Amino acid sequence: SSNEQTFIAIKPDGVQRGLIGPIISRFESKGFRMAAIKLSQLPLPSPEHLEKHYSDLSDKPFFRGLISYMNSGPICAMVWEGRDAVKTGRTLLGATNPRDSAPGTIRGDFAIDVGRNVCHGSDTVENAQKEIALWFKKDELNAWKSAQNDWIYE
Ligand code: YYY
Ligand code: MG
Repeated sequence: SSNEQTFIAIKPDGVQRGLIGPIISRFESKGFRMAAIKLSQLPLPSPEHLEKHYSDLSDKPFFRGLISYMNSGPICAMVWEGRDAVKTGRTLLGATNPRDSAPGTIRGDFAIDVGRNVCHGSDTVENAQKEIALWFKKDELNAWKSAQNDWIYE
């Protein structure tokens, strides 16, 4: 549906490198609507919160490093909305390892190392809903209709 939501987070390296604006621009100019945004602050993120966010990866050898990297500074957490927002959001991000991400994608254009890949995006609609619930309270989500809606959707 055109109300599908995905969770997008600019990781600490992306925030430190001044990429909040450029990354938001990719989603905005694509035609998606921003439904929520915040810069994390204590108690978010905390190692416990990030371990929940990445709970499916807890067996991986890179898990501890991933948690300490994600906990190394503010994260810009967002919800973006629009038709196929989850799948298209992943396309805008590019492959997990920036070595394999095509030019024109966020990771392809802004990152080199898989452990510093600047941006997170939900991989399924189900995980998007879980991640949105983990990072945002219901009243932080903003339902609005873009004035451009009928110029974006047929
Ligand atoms: O969803 P995505 O972020 O593209 O990849 P995941 O397989 O969920 O891994 C999450 C996160 O972990 C990835 O963005 C970078 C990091 N990571 C890593 O540091 N080394 C790997 N070999 C694989 C993933
Ligand atoms: Mg993932």
